[in-house]
Amino acid sequence: MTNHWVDIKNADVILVMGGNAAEAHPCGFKWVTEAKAHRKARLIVVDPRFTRTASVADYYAQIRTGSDIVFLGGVINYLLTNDKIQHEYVKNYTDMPFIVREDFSFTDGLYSGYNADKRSYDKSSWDYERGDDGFAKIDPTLQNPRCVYQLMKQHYSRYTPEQVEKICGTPKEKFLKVCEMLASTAVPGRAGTILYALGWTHHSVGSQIIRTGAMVQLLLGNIGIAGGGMNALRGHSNIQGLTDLGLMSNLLPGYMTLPMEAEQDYDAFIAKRATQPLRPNQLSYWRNYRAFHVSFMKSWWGDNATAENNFGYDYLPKLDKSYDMLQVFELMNQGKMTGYIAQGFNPLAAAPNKAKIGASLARLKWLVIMDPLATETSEFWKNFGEFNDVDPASIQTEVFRLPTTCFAEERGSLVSSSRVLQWHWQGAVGPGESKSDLEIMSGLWLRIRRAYQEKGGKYPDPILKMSWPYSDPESPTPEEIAMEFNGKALADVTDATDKTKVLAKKGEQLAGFAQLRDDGSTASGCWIFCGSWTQAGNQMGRRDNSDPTGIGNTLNWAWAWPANRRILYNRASCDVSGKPFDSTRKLIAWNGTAWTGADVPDFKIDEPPENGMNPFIMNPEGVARFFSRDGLVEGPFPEHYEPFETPLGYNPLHPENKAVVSNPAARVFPDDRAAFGTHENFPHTATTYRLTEHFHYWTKHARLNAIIQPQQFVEIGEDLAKEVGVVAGDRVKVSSNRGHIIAVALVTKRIKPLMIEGKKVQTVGLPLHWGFKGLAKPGYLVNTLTPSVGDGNSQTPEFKSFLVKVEKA
Ligand SMILES: Nc1nc2c(c(=O)[nH]1)N[C@H]1C(S)=C(S)[C@@H](COP(=O)(O)OP(=O)(O)OC[C@H]3O[C@@H](n4cnc5c(=O)[nH]c(N)nc54)[C@H](O)[C@@H]3O)O[C@H]1N2
Ligand SMILES: Nc1nc2c(c(=O)[nH]1)N[C@H]1C(S)=C(S)[C@@H](COP(=O)(O)OP(=O)(O)OC[C@H]3O[C@@H](n4cnc5c(=O)[nH]c(N)nc54)[C@H](O)[C@@H]3O)O[C@H]1N2
Ligand SMILES: [Mo]
Repeated sequence: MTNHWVDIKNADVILVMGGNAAEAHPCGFKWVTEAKAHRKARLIVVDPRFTRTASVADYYAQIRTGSDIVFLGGVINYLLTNDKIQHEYVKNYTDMPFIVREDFSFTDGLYSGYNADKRSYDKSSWDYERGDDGFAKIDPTLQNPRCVYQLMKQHYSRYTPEQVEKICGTPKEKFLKVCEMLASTAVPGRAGTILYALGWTHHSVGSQIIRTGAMVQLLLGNIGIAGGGMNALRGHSNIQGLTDLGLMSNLLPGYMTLPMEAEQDYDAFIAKRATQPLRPNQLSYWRNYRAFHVSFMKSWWGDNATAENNFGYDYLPKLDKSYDMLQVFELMNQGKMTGYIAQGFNPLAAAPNKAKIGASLARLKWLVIMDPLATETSEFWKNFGEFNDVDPASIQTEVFRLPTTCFAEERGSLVSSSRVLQWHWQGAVGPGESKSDLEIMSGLWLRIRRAYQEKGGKYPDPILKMSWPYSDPESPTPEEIAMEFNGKALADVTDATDKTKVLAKKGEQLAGFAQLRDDGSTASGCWIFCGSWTQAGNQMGRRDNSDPTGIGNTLNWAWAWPANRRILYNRASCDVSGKPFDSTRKLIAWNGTAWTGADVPDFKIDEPPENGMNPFIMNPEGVARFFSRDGLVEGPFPEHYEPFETPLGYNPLHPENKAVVSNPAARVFPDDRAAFGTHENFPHTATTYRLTEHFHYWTKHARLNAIIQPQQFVEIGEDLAKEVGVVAGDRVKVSSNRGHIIAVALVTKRIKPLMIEGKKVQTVGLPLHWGFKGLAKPGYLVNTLTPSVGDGNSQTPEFKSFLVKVEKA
């Protein structure tokens, strides 16, 4: 979230789109209720189904799955043509005046630089023109036909209300009503927030849908203000912590990236990431990359990380490609992997195309499962009749189950969607032989190191040189790990300009990431967490909920990254002179000598507004981008592409161009492409989702949850039920090109057929919680049906839009 849960209460308009917060985030949703009760906030829900969130909304609009870019592109078009934008904000704080290179173009669904064989772009033309001073050129009058404003206006002029109706199935009047409500927040005195989750991410264009939402918020001046923001409601209790700590295959802690194979030279690796300002007086905070990165390597390799060996840069793996979940199962399926550790992960249930996952697991020599429960994955080799119809005799994979404790049986920190790191204490002792993940992982690591010590190996240095400074090496404490993530001074750290001023003495915990140095004198396992455990102690354990301004920031409750800032880009809540746009929702203000207020400012507290430093300090331009110059793989402006399994078979925006039916820059493995179905054979559009009563595939192991939501069902609208001849309670067979499931039909008024390009499209709703293990009635894994293709940037699977056929069973 750019903002945080409590801040939702400050919104005047709340758009829930691509999520179902009342169902999946019921505790956080109370802040929507607060906003409605105390501010008369208006809640808008845009979803293919009339959801629990929709049931308490002021306005609901139905949309076809996978068509959100058309809807949001339509909103952009509406805001631009009706001049419903926050002028002062966009002119000063976004890239609207920036001039784009001559050789950038967009023709029939493709941007300049496309290579059809590689299915990827050469992005060099997606950039600003540069002046002789090296800075990006701008036209503050916004008249230049190649400025971002003009290009964007032209791009979205095709996204008319008529097109929205034809492609999304949302009636024009409903769409325009949503536009009007959102547009009401373009004035400085009103704030609007967007809450989203998987209804946006689980698409082959998921990242671009989110970008389009962010563009709407920028036009309205809704980023960086109280009650505004782009708010990703995250999933597992610590999934925010997972990405913060770089547990994606291409990431390092603090959103740094692993080097690619070609990046053998450390200085070049840093130079590429430590971007220099593109406009005068801008901060471009990533220019400190070397300090963050060196400190990170010092934390991993300690005294073995020296200036002479580039602090251990050679020890870091260099990637030949991304090793996301889809890639890993593809490699496994090709027999290129022999072993796999699934820690708190149930891929047979959770990953797309179950048949492929099962076949891949069967090609392994060994599989380790670290989990408190007996998951489907740990018994993928066993026959469970129609639910897992395999022949155990043909599967040779050796499976090891290592029982773990779960979060309530441990102490440590969790990071919420709000970026708040909150310490929690152990509530119970784990049963039986269970051990904590920390203890199991440490045990594995020590034994791997011993094997390298005793038997050698190809390149043992990264393992043998790693520092392991814990009091009990077999079981480091959560406190030790947390202190390591924060980081400490390895020598006295002095002020950058006044070297006589000591900021942190050797051995002390650091106070914040501004103290990190690139000379090896500091260590920090995760630079954005620096400040969470200082000399003053564990900041995450703080429990003072005082809120002097009433805005809800509670700066002394736990600790938020970065720097305990609760609302990112909060400088944008003030005009150029430092005066808040909205005096009733003040976050910070310039008082003549300093930035003060209810939040931690985005930059130095005494940085005067006259210096012209802009709010978006991580971008080298200092402003937010409508034109994503080095961002996403599909292009700098989001464009609609159909889901890989499309009910139409063509892209209505480019009906003649077969190359752009679906995302032209998405990676598709040949066997996965062969497994796609077509609308001729599978006429219905399906989507998968959650229910409050269950958490994924684990609460079906808990008796109370199994009682309140005992049996698998499929939601279909009354119209479709009539079409296929079933009534509520009948069993239906739902098939895709990858398999079928059979479940009870729940016939509902909450899903209606949509008219798309003159054709009736039915939506089928598939709750995802069932499987063949646990106490609930056994059911089919819903991912039997889903296709294996991911978002072009994140590789998050397209779970939310694919084709099926519904029949009476
Ligand atoms: N009770 C409970 N809570 C949970 C979880 C759980 O399993 N149980 N899981 C947690 C996890 S890990 C996560 S990631 C979050 C997920 O939180 P959410 O994303 O809110 O959950 P979902 O139910 O998967 O999907 C949300 C909505 O997206 C809609 N949708 C589908 N396709 C589209 C589309 O193309 N456009 C639009 N606009 N909407 C679409 C669906 O109809 C559904 O209502 O929930 C978390 N909270
Ligand atoms: N079709 C479809 N598929 C989906 C989705 C969808 O919307 N549609 N949603 C996707 C999303 S957003 C998610 S997050 C995934 C979820 O996919 P998974 O994460 O694989 O699903 P969970 O059932 O949450 O599995 C987590 C496991 O962690 C175990 N566990 C709990 N606490 C601990 C612990 O402290 N240590 C260890 N080692 N294990 C622990 C639980 O017992 C459980 O078995 O599913 C994805 N799959
Ligand atoms: Mo999730």
